[in-house]
Amino acid sequence: MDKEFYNEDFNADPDANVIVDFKVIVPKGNLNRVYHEIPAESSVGTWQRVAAMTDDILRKLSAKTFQVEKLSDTEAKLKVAYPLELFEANNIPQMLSLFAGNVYGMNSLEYLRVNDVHIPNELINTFPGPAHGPKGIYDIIGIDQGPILGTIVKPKLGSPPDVHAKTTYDAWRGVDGTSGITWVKDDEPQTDQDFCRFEDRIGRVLEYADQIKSETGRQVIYAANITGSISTMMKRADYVVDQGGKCLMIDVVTTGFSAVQHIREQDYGLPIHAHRAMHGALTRHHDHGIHMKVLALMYRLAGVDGIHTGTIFGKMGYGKIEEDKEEVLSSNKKLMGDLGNMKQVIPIASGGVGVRNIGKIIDALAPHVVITAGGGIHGHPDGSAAGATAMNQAKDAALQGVIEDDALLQWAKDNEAVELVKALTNQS
Ligand code: RUB
Repeated sequence: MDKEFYNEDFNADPDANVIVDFKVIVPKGNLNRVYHEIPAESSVGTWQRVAAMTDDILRKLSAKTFQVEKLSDTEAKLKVAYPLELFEANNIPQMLSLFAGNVYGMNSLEYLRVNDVHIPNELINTFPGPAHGPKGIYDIIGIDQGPILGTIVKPKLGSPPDVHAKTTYDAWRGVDGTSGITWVKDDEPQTDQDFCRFEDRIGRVLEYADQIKSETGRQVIYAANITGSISTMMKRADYVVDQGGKCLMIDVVTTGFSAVQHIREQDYGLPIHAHRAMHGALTRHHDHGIHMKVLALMYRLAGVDGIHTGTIFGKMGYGKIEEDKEEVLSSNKKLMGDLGNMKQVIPIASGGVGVRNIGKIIDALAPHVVITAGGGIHGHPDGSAAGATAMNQAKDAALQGVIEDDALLQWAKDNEAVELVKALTNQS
C-alpha cells in the first residue's frame, strides 16, 4: 500500500492537526491494513479509490497514521493526525463524526478505543467553553475555593415536591443551620414526572434556598435537572432563571452534544452542572469506545461548568461506579488544565460517597471539586440534616489529614462530632 494514509515519516504539526490516540484490536492478519483504513475511513477515503479523488485532496486532507506501537500480532496503539481543514469551527458532532464515527463499525476491527485527543488552539478557541467555571461558581457561593459538598435528594424518584424540597432544606441546613452542605442536585432521571412536577418542585426548593439565605446568610446552590427535548429544556431553563435559581443541570450524554451546545449558546447566566449518565456505554470497556477524559474535553468545549468524572475509589472496594484513580485524574486534568483561552470546569465526584470514603476523594482531588453524596447523607440514622452535618465533619477531618476509619472515629469523638460518630457507628 502507498503512504497516503500511513506514513511513519510524516511530521504531524500539533498546531495544524488534531491528533488522536487509538488502540485497536483486530482479527489476526489485519493490523497493517487498519493502519491505512482507520485514517482513510475517518477522513477523505472510502473502501476503494473513486474517480473524483485528486492528488490535491489526498495531499491536503487525508488523515495519516504516523506512529504505531505494536503490542502483539492483533493489538496496537496508533496516533493519527487529522488536518485542521477537515474540522468545522464550534461543531462537536462534526468533530466526533470524523475521528469517532464510522470507524467503530469497521469489520476489519474487533475493538477500537479513542484514548486521547490533542486539539490545536486554533480550533479550541472557536468553541465558547464554560461561561463560569470553578471561579464563577466560587463567586456565586462566596468562597475562595472548594471542596464544595453536595447531595442528591434520595429516594431518587417518588417523593412529592414538598418532601423533596424539605429534604433539600434539611441537607442545606444541617443540624444547626451552618453545618449543612452547599450544593443539591436532582438525580439524573428526575425531570417532570406526575409524582413530582418540575415547576412545583423547583419553586418550592428555591423558596427554601432563599430561606437559608435569610436565616444564615449562606448562598446555596440547586442544580435543577432541565433534561428533555431542546425546546423543553429552554422552557425549563427560563423557569429556573425566573425563580432566581443559580444552576442548571443537564444529562449531557443522553441529551447529546448539540443540545448542550444549544443551551450554552442561550447564555442563561447560570452555571451548567453536567451529569454523565450513560457514559459507561462509551467509556467502560477499556479496549473499546472513548476514554472519559476525551468526553470531559468535549463537554469543556461545549461549555459546561462542572461535570461528573468519578470518585477515584471505584476499584478500591468502595463506591458504586467502576473507574480507577488514574482515569479520574486524567479526566480532571482535561477539565482544569490550560486549554486555549478557555475557562476551567470543576470536576464533580459522586456515586457511593460516604463518611468513610470522602476523605480519600478530598485527599486526591481537593480543593477544586464538588463532592455529592446521596445515600451517604440521607442514610444517616438521624436523617438528612444529621447526614449533611456528619459529611461536613468528615470533610473537616479530611482537611486535617484524618482519613482512615479508626483515626476518623477517634477524631469524631475528640471533636464531639456527634453526627459523625453516629454515622460511623450507625447508631441513632
Ligand atoms: C449518587 C448518584 C449520582 C451518580 C453519579 O448517589 O446518584 O448521580 O452515582 O455517578 P449515591 P458519577 O451517593 O447514593 O451513590 O458521578 O460516577 O457519574
